[in-house]
Amino acid sequence: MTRPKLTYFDAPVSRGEECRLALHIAGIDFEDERIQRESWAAMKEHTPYGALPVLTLPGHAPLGQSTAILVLIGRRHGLHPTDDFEAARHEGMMQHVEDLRAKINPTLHMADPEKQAAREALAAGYLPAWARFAERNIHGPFFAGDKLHVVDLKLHMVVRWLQGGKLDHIPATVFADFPKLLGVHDAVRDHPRVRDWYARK
Ligand SMILES: N[C@@H](CCC(=O)N[C@@H](CS)C(=O)NCC(=O)O)C(=O)O
Repeated sequence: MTRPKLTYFDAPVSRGEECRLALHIAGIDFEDERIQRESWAAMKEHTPYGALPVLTLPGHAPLGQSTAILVLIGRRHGLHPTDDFEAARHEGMMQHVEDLRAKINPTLHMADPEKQAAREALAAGYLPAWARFAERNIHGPFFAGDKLHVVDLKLHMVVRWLQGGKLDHIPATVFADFPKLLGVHDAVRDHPRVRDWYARK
């Protein structure tokens, strides 16, 4: 292999899309390998952690875990802080996003009325609390001010998911009272390299 390869499901969402965006923003020419759900079962056992995304760089074993992938890309291409404490602050927010996903993802496998009860409870309690804590850590317009970092891609993707209104029983307005959080979403959406990524689709 001569160029980096990012492997993820064939959808412009979640942890895979945030890694694709990071690679594109960094200006890296990468292979965008998209896996069909039918192929996944046979492939799962051969990935580092039994999950996607996976980044494969020439000369290295495949790398799993979206935060590790984003931090590596960010460090190499000026999209993650060089100061170790500030970097840890960014990684803390990335983990905050993963905590949210860990709360919502079990509901993806539920049926009503269990799903309705679980999601209404999240919308009434966990999600606004999550957003309040996120908000207090954001400088604006991006997480750390005027410059986009990989942490912003994770924040953008999760806000886009919830604002999209596709999770029934969770109102699309669940983050409406958190302008800095919505501001990160909008700042990433409007970034020229992000616009460029979606324009080429
Ligand atoms: N902590 C991992 C979670 C990865 C993960 O759960 N990926 C999902 C897709 S977003 C997946 O591979 N699901 C299929 C499966 O677990 O079999 C990360 O941040 O990359």
